[in-house]
Amino acid sequence: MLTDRPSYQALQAHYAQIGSLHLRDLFAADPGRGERLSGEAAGLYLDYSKHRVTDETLRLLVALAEDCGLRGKIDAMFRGERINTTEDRAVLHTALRAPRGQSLSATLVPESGEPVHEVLDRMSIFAELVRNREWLGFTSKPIRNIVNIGIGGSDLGPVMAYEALRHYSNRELTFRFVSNVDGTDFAEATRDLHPEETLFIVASKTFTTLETMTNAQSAREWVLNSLHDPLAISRHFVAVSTAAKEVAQFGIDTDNMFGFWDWVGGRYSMDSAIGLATMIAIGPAAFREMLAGFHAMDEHFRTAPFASNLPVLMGLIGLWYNNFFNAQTVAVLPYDQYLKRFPAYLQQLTMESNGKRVTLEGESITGYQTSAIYWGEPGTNGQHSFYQLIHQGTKLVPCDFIGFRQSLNPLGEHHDLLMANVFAQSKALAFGQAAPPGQPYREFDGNRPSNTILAERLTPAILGALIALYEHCVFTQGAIWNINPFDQFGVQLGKVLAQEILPSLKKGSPLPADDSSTLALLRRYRAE
Ligand code: G6Q
Repeated sequence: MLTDRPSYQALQAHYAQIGSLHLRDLFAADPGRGERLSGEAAGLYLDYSKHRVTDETLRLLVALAEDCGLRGKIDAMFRGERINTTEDRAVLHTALRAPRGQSLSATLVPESGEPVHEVLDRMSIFAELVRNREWLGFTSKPIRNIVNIGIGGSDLGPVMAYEALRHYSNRELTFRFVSNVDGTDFAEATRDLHPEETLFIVASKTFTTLETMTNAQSAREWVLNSLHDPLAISRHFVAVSTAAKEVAQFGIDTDNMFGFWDWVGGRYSMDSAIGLATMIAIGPAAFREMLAGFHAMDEHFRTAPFASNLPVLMGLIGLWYNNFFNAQTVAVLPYDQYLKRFPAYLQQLTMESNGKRVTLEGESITGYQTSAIYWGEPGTNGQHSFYQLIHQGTKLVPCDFIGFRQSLNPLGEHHDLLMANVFAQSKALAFGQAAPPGQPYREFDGNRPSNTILAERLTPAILGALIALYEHCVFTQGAIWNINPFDQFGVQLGKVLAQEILPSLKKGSPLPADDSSTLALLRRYRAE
């Protein structure tokens, strides 16, 4: 167990010594701290000086990573070993963004015969056809609306990347994302669109997910109600999937299918064909720039010594609060409106990956915590709501501030005002502010830690680097917690449970021998 390792116990002893040190004192003792505890990679600058760590803390954390075999685990992932042991799969999202010729995937997928760059090339041709109005609908009108139907990993990446890179998107096309099985999602997304000009991308790794299949079926009816000919389907539907048979069964021409592979996990799939909507929006060249940004961070993670490896440092420092200070959450605070869906994306990446309670050896974890709860909102909006708790509440909430030197929409003084807030917030959190006598409610005690991630501007490459930074931070933590970040049995449970209960919603059907709460709810729903 992790807690039995001397390197872990050394951190426990160290925490007892320095846990209550104040950031004010750490900064006062070391005037160069702000510069010294910072690093740069793939266009991202990380300031990690406002953390409750000393040089010794960092040394002990790196020693823990080494002791837990992080180096070997990183190498095993990049080599394509089957590190997703519970599903017996390799984990090779890094191969999706490796430059042409360097991609391991060519050797990994002989049975599909279509390695990464071949799919990217086919996606590029298709994306250009749509972007150039050359992909015509059934009535020969060019496609103007693209609706991505998918959920979880087949939705969050595409929608986040579309919003993040909207600045670079083709403004003549309309993009919508339908995920929820709640019919409202589909109805509102299509209400002002015309089927003749609409293309659906059905994005599903398995092509069996209830929500996606239900929405895809409704999309099919929506198209056929207007175009009245099943031949229209091939002009208005494409599929992104690993499951050719299921795609064909649904009625989508497999010529209009873009494949990927079982070694791409859903939440790590936005660089695969799952990114088709992103590619149509920003164009193949910008999509490849995004992949290059991911790759630059992959290379940094793979090769940099741990003490200057940004994802490793972020992972270790996060673990320091999670496991020793008992911090429950991490707030992700992007100061960029384009990143409004980034916290939601990160929630899946972090919590679906590391929300586990069993070790790789199958033992129940006792004595230490795994994933923190991730949450957040763009600044400055969050400042006018939940920041109160971060500044003055009783909980310790480590924060990640994300900002850019240049705005993509320079407008008067807006950007300076925005960034003044980033710097002011992290400063106030770290150093606090004394209260006027007799007014303790005005006191800010400080010592509240944060990362600040700064980049030049939000480009496709920077977005790629930022996502890869968090992906590898998650990997680092999973390696130390000795869990499998690449399975998701909790998600699969949900997929099965609803199917079991569905037949009992019909009035008059037999009620299952269920618990009294479920039974009462079922009776009420059936109005019996
Ligand atoms: C991601 C999860 C999950 C998955 C969705 C959609 O890592 O496995 O979020 O992406 O359940 O699955 P399909 O792509 O198979 O429809």
